Amino acid sequence: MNQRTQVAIIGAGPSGLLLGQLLHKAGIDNVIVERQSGDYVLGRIRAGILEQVTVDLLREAGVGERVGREGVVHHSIELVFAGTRHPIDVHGLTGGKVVTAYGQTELTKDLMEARAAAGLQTVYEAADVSLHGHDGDAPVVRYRKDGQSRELRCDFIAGCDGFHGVSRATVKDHVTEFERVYPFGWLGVLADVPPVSPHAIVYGNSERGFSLCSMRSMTRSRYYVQCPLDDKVEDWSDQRFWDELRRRLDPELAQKVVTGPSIEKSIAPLRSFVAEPLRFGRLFLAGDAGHIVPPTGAKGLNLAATDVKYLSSAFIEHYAERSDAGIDSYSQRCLRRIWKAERFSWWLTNLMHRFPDTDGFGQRVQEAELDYLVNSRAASTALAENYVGLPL
Ligand code: FAS
Ligand code: PHB
Repeated sequence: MNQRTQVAIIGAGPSGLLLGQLLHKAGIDNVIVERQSGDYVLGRIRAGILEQVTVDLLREAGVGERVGREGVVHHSIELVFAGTRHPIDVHGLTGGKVVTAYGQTELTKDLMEARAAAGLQTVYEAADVSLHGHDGDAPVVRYRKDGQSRELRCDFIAGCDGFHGVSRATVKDHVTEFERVYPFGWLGVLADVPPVSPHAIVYGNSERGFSLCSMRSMTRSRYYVQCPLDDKVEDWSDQRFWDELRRRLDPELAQKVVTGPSIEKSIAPLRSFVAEPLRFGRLFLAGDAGHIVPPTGAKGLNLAATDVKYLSSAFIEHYAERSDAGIDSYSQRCLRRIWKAERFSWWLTNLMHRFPDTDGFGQRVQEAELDYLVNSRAASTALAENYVGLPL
């Protein structure tokens, strides 16, 4: 069965769904081809902190109502080290900017519902997706659905299929890769307990390693501890997790932690990764398909959103103004922002984690940088303005 659309989107994660919504709003026809089922996509527990730019984009896409109502605005973050908590007044240091706690799962649900309500086509459980003709002017996406081979002819292909997707793999011989793999992972727990710090995300650096106290709502918390790469989730009972988290916090906060059964528990590896360029003829990479950041800086989902902003604007300009200026500058515009987020995420990861090969000198330097950071307005401002997201 052959079909035609203007933009074929590979992947129904946040990047693909947000792009589809922004294009639809601009009257540009698009079809999403997704390898998994919708429930599987919704079942992945991932990001939780949105920059204002991302919240504004959700509003522009017509899905800003629930995040406006249920998202929890944070004016500050806290750094815990040497047994003491230090607030960073992000709001004050950035002239009033904030971040919003709102789970990626909820954002994905809002985008899925809006897409279905608009009657837009998403092909779930598409098998053997392959991309063709993107170096010419008539790209084609081929896939199998219910055992039948299908073709989707289009003007452009948006590769929104994540780090393990087919899009970057299709152009791997034309990609330069930049990568750092970190010698530890994050063990994350989701639990229906009230957050230990409802209005500040708490980042800890103790001699036992990194910890993070975050939230999804006033009744659902998200916690992480740094763990060895070879740890298995089954090595970590809930009790072991709660005990370890408490050991990594200051005494006052530790005794405030409300524990409960985990509803999700997983270990994620950490990596920094960038593919250059992000455009290959009529194929464009956006989101995790083009870059990965360690989650320390809460940038992954937000970077995906700004890639999509640039890409949707480029397609709108192509169709509405017959100009390819946005298409031609897409890769370079994204990469300037991506590399600043990569630097920040790499820097904060090095500052807040214990690396197995750090010697005495390295440890003292890390302690000095933390001391400088919380006692210097200039240093705290630099942290705050990167944390809320640099201007588009
Ligand atoms: P996604 O990977 O979310 O979506 C890609 C979609 O493409 C998926 O639905 C996939 O099934 C589909 N796909 C893959 N191959 C395909 C193919 N061949 N054909 C069709 N479809 C295909 N970011 C943060 O900011 N904070 C966090 O705490 C955080 N935690 C994370 C934890 C984990 C374990 C992971 C993996 C990522 C985390 N991230 C975090 C980053 C994450 O939120 C991403 O930035 C975000 O999901 C990016 O969205 P997409 O670019 O849509 O990619
Ligand atoms: C989360 O809530 O999942 C979260 C918060 C802050 C981070 C990373 C993840 O830096």
